[in-house]
Amino acid sequence: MTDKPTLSDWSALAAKEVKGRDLTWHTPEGINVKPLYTAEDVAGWEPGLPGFAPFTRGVRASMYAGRPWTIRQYAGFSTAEESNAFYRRNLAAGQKGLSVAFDLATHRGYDSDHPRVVGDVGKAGVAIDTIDDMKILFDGIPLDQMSVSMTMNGAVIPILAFFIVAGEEQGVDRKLLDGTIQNDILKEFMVRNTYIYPPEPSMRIISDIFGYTSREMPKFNSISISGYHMQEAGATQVQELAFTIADGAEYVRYGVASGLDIDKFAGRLSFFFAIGMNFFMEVAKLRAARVLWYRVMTKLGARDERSKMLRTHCQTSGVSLTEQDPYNNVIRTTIEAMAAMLGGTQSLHTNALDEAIALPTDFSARIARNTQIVIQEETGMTKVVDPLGGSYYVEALTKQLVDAAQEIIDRVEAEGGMAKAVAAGWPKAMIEEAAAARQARVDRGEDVIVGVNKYRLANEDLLETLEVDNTKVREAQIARIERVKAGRDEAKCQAALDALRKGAAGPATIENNLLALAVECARARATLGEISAAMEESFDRYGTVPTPVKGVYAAPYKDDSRWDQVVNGVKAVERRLGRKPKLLVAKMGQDGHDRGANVIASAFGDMGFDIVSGPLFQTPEETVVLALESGVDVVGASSLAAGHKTLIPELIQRLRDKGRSDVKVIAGGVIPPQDYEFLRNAGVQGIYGPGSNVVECAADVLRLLGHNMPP
Ligand code: SCD
Repeated sequence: MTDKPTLSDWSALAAKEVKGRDLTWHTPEGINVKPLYTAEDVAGWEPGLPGFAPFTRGVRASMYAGRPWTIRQYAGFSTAEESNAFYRRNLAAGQKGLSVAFDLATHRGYDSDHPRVVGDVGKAGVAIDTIDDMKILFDGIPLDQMSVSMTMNGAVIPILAFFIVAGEEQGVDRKLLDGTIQNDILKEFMVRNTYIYPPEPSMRIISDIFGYTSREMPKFNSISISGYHMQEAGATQVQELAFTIADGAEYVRYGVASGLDIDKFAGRLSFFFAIGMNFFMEVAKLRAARVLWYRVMTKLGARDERSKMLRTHCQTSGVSLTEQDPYNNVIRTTIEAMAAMLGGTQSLHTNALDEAIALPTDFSARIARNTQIVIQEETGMTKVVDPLGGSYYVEALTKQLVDAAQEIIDRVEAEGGMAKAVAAGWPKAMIEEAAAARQARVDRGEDVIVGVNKYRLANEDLLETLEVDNTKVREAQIARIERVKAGRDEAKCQAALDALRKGAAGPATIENNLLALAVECARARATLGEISAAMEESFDRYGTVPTPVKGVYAAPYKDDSRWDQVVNGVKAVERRLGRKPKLLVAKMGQDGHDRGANVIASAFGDMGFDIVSGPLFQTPEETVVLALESGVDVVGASSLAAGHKTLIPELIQRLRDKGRSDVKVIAGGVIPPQDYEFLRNAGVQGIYGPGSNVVECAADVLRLLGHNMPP
């Protein structure tokens, strides 16, 4: 008998096979993944059993063997009628829970008749202005039987009030309402940007919701503490994990400071993570999240085990999907869905294959939903609890992620918690640096994206996408707002709004609970815009100007000849103009997705352009004023929420009206190829969809500025 091979025997053999090449994978989160894991890597690590603290292997003892996760597809567009019909079709086809996507006007607390939201109504979600819209949205869907998630953070008070009153008017006691409200404002200030009020009153709103729901709605999850949007904005998994858990700790502290007993509300806090393409890292991330939350909550004084149990929703990654060769997205989403379930999620959304360019059609929504149904019903994967438990790699990675995230959490805590860290701005900067670094790796082909920077198709077939006639939706909404206002008892409505105004101006007491006061407003038929404005009088509206990170995009391009050509091109234009060529990166409408805009601003800045980073939420008129005041040569409009066909043509027209058609307008973001011709006819001189190489975009801009750029 020969001796059993040892680890050093394996090392020697592997080194011989690869001729000494280092096989360590240095991941963007700074974790060094080795090519082999053994029992040595997990010595001393004890994952425990599912259903028991610290819940590494899952929050339920029986997990999916007892009950599979909830298939919960996030959807909403156009009017309440259209979205309701879409929900009903999906439920009939096997979806288990609802998840409402609101349009950006609603998110930002504006009624559909507000002049700032002309391009946004009904576009990236459903338009909700009044309780009547909310009732139509759930028509024929019994709210005591269906769990409903609502992704709302800014206008969370009126939306939750409408939901409660819609239940009431269906005959459902609010004690029976089951669902989740996102209500996570810290990550809005960090990455998602659909805030309305400044941080301090926004945190009061959250405590008020914790207070109200813990007293009145025992089945309702009062928050969905979200890392999803951080990963979408470019965060590494460690950053996503750490900042999300730290956000959770901060909310708990605010809840306790507002006088609540931790165990009265903590059991109804829930989480939300993104699941990207790094399969095992994502599995380990969910396991690590549960361990970290258990630790944090024990430290914060929770006694009930349910308060320390991290229950989560997951969504497959939107940014991992591509406009090019879009059927690859089905494959990506399937892999990500498997990571989510193997990580032990409670609820899951799988993205549709056309996610990178538009809202899902019935066709693409069916494939997305069936991805989950097939995993649940055909594969047998649900029969065993935590089937990857005990994998040396997964357990070791879980431990490494716990340790790496804990370091960041400790830094946040040492600096006084997440609200302070967000105000200081370093988490956002950290995420933006990770985003710029990722973009550079993709543009340089170091991170492969099949069909984009490798194996690209010579010709792409056009996908049929869903188009919302935004003008029609807006007109229908305005007509309904008018009907509701005409039919209400005006004095009663104004009295309810006055009480809310006073409550917002006063201290955060039970009598001044903003949600309770808003429920009265909803009953009296006040609109979402009126309820938001009543609070805005005391709270004010919040705004920021982006500050792009410097040097991160450029770093890997040292000694790159194409980069040098572009940088020299910028210098040549600079010599000709007597100043640097100037680009305004503009965000118009209520679309706060700013990862693309920030990456472009950083990268173009690094190439030598003079950058003006426009504030979020601008009208075309305000953008023209800023462009002309700053004397820019080019306006780059970044659009990710389908407002491009309304807002960009208006911008160009306004430039023409001012006699400044010499200012070039280019567009980037989520723009379906079907719209390219429309935009070109409107005067757009360059269009850069998802998957565009930023260095080549800059080369194009130099051509627009008259520089003879080689191909
Ligand atoms: C579960 N149950 C079990 C069981 N598993 N009972 C016995 N045995 C088992 N094995 C019970 C649970 O205890 C619970 O009952 C009930 O079944 C439902 O299970 P759940 O696990 O609580 O699942 P669910 O109701 O779906 O809730 C999941 C979350 C919830 C807790 C995570 O918060 C949620 O649904 N979140 C969804 C969030 C969301 O959809 N967000 C979309 C974001 P009890 O309740 O009685 O205990 C979209 C977004 O932001 C997109 C990007 C963007 O817009 O920018």
